[in-house]
Amino acid sequence: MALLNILNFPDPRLRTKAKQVTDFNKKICELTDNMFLTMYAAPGIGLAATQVNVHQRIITIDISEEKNQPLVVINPTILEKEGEQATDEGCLSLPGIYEPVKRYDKIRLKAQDKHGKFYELDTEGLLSVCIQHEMDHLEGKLFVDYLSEMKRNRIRKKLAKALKA
Ligand code: GNR
Ligand code: NI
Repeated sequence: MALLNILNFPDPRLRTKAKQVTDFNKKICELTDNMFLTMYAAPGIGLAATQVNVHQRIITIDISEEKNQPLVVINPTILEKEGEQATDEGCLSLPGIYEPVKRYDKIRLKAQDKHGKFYELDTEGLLSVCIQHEMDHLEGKLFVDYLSEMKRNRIRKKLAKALKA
């Protein structure tokens, strides 16, 4: 097992669109293990492969308090969506930045596990928000893209300053 390096905004590699996983091999299992290790260590409730510079449609999530409910989400698609909610979001690629983002409240998700087995999941609340946040990463999109240009620039400066210190 190995800790992976997390890319920070505005790294252009975070803008890469991830590819579908077609070959469910040992490497995918190793990657998800390392993603969980990295995500728990950060600590974060979700991690997209994009953030560790692997451009495949792979997400790890665990929103449980005890960190004992790991969820692997590969090749996700949203089948149904309902409602709207605004939640303060954070991102491991933008440390220390928290801003409200509007998302669907409930989603019905179709995805594959690390063995390639298909499953469906009805989610709402934080899990739903987290899945939508991670799916954006796979498209090269970040939560600050929903904010105004002015706010995004302010955040860019704040992060650059924090990095220098
Ligand atoms: O750890 C994380 N917390 C979080 C809080 C609210 C909405 C989304 C998230 S995901 C984030 C980890 C991360 O950056 N995943 O890409
Ligand atoms: Ni994120």
